[in-house]
Amino acid sequence: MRIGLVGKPNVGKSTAFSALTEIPVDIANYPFTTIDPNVGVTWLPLPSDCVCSILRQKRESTGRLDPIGIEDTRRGSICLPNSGSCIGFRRMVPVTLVDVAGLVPGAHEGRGRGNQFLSDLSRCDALIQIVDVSGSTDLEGNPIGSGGSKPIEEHKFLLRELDSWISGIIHNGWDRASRRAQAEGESAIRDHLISRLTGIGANESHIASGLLDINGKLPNPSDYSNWGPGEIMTISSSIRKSLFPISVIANKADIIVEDGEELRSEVESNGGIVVYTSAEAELALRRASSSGLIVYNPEKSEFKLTDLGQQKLSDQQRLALDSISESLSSWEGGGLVGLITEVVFSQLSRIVAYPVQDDTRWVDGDGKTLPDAVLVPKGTTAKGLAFIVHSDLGEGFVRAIDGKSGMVIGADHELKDGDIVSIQAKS
Ligand SMILES: Nc1nc2c(ncn2[C@@H]2O[C@H](COP(=O)(O)OP(=O)(O)OP(=O)(O)O)[C@@H](O)[C@H]2O)c(=O)[nH]1
Ligand SMILES: [Mg+2]
Repeated sequence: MRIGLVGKPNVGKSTAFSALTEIPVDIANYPFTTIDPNVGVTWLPLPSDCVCSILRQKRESTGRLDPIGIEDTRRGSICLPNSGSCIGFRRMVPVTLVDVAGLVPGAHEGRGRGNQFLSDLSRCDALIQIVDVSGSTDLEGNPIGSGGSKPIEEHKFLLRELDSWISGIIHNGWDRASRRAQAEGESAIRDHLISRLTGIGANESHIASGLLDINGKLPNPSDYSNWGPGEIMTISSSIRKSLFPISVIANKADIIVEDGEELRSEVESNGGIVVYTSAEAELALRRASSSGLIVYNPEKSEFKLTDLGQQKLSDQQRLALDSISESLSSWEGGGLVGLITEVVFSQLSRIVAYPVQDDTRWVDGDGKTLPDAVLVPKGTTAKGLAFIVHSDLGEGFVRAIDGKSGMVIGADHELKDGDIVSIQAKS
């Protein structure tokens, strides 16, 4: 799972990245602070309890495990995650974030970081646009008091750049593809689109939903030989919608807020989500948390002072942290983590599967309990999961066993959220 943080320069992309990943990166009030992309991992809590809670129940009911004691620092969790953590059955899973250089108008023609910017986004499952909802920077990211740009303009310009970039890629070789389509029909167009766009992460389903989306938008959608730049832009835009679903962080909401209603209705009409926040405020709380001064729950914008915090922070510093958390909780949607959670589990419909080797004890080959929690698209089959775990496991797939029921499941069996799966494969 990979999500790109995009937008014009100087809006707070790197501030959001740093707040989410706790990786220190360059942040400054001028355009193009970031040139080469920053890549890092953020941890999201799964919406439902880790299945180690079921294992715990079973063991407690057969007397093999004592009830959760007050001294249990893991508050009942008994899994051993290979990455991330699980405390109180709250399992954290990794999502990779890419913080790219700012996008300026004309990027698809090479302005700013140009096409390099766009290829940095290539393998992203979704994009989150950071918008300066305070309007304190112009479209090129220069600081200019208030009213520098309208949030809706920032959003539309990003969409235009992405569409123009995709359109440029499709344009190359279009004439030959449209001539082939006269004899072979739509399949020639599909082949062309796939071969041109796999490099930026498109698969057959993105192309199919793009082609479906243009019906009704073009008077004669299959009259490919008469397609000009306008029609190619229309299909580019339709493919972009499924290839790069876009949600928005309305950032710098701590300064004055420009009217964002038009932005909200535009983003929501395309299946996206808008959350208002201040990445800078979230970063301040994250930093206090990683210095051990507070225990911070980013989804609720709540924090508690630690013993160290009680000792070290002055009254003034405590008041500042209180006021930051108060303003963060005044915006709905759970801030940066709330938005990413919504993008992953609602917009991208990801479910979680727990691959194990032993279907009764739910352990891997080394005896580790439920070591992996893998995010997969809804509709993923048992064999699909095998390929996600390892290509050898997918190629040698023989059957799988559902760890909860003990039943054998076939290659085409669709997984449900929370399934525990033991895959048997030829080596
Ligand atoms: N008031 C306010 N300032 C913010 C907020 N988030 C970021 N900033 C400031 O905005 C400026 C730009 O932040 P960056 O994170 O470097 O922005 P960027 O989008 O990564 O910029 P480029 O890498 O140049 O494209 C910095 O001065 C930040 O401190 C916020 O929520 N509120
Ligand atoms: Mg940056």
